[in-house]
Amino acid sequence: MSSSTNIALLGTKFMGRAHSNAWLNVDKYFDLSRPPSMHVVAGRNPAETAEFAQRWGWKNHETDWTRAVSDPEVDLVDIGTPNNVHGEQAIAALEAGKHVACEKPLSDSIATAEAMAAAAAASDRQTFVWYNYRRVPAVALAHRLVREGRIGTIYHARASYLQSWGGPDTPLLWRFDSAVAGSGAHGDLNAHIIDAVRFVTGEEITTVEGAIEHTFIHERQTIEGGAGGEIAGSGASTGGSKGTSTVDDTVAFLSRLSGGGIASFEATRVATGYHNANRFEIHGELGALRFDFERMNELAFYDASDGATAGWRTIDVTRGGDGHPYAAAWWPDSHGLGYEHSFVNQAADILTVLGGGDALVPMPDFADALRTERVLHAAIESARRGAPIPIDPVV
Ligand code: SOE
Repeated sequence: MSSSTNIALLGTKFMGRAHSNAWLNVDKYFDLSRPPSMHVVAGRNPAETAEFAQRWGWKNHETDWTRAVSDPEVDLVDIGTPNNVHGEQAIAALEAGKHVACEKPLSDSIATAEAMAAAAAASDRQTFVWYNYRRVPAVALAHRLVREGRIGTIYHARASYLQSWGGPDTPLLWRFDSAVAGSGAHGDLNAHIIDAVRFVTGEEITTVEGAIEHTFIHERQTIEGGAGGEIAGSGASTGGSKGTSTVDDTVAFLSRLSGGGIASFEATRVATGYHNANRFEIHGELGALRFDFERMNELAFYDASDGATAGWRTIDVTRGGDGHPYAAAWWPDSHGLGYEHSFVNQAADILTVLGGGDALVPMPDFADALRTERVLHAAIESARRGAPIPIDPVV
């Protein structure tokens, strides 16, 4: 076995860039026993994929993803493609004896997510899911504070993911086609905050008590040459015709936590005024936590034992000397990190696990991500049936 980890990346759009940046930079900042080798990238368009490979330093490029997956040199297949091909690609990779890292959500359907988890369980390979926000240092610190008992019994978790790029001027991207995406803001954004609440609290969501699934914008401009994947503004040229959006613009739901608390979730891509406001608040008997990705290097903490001096503290989570997660790998105190660093941190943990070590914070594999998929599915069922939906505790 070579000392490096040969990677095959599937996908050359937004996540292709975020993952390429992570593989390109991770061993500059982290000491790794099995550093990455950017072996091959697969994309749909020959010219675009060749240019992408050259720009990002991929040694080889392909337009047939099955050849990348079956390449005997490849150790890890990294899936950054649209949701409806995650299952086929991940299962093919596992059957080819590869480790697999897959973008969120695990799949466009609960049935395929179940099949992916079953295939992972039947293999001896490692699986990983890019719930990258776990590796934002402030979120990882929140996880640690709950583990240390600083919050106590959890009464409330309140999470929202508010974007506004999905307004009426956004064309009919694949993210608005249920046959490709599975759902809209729900699988795209509620997936992240369900994972975050599970990760930070260490608890599971046991029942969805009630939910709303709503589409505000039913008709969108089509894109010449087929629905692109990028968020509006990527230069996709729109055609004259209109097509029907078949996904939600927002889903909100109420749920119960396994520790007895109540959790609420709201995802939307039409929250005018917010651009990437991935937020949670956790309220416990002993304290509380508050995070907003739009101020991603900060974590607000309230310690109820402070008595007369109790108040919300804003922790600058950039201090490696104080043991802030991942901070020591990067810059001096208060220099700040960005969105892309969460992917580099995750790439470091993936490579550490493949090298026989432990991730700094729990890493979601397919079995773990299936729990999030089951919550996503239960919320839609609850919205459509108008009834509470219990979630299968057994995974
Ligand atoms: C679009 O809503 C999107 O790119 C999500 O798909 C990502 O997972 C999130 O990190 C940023 O917003």
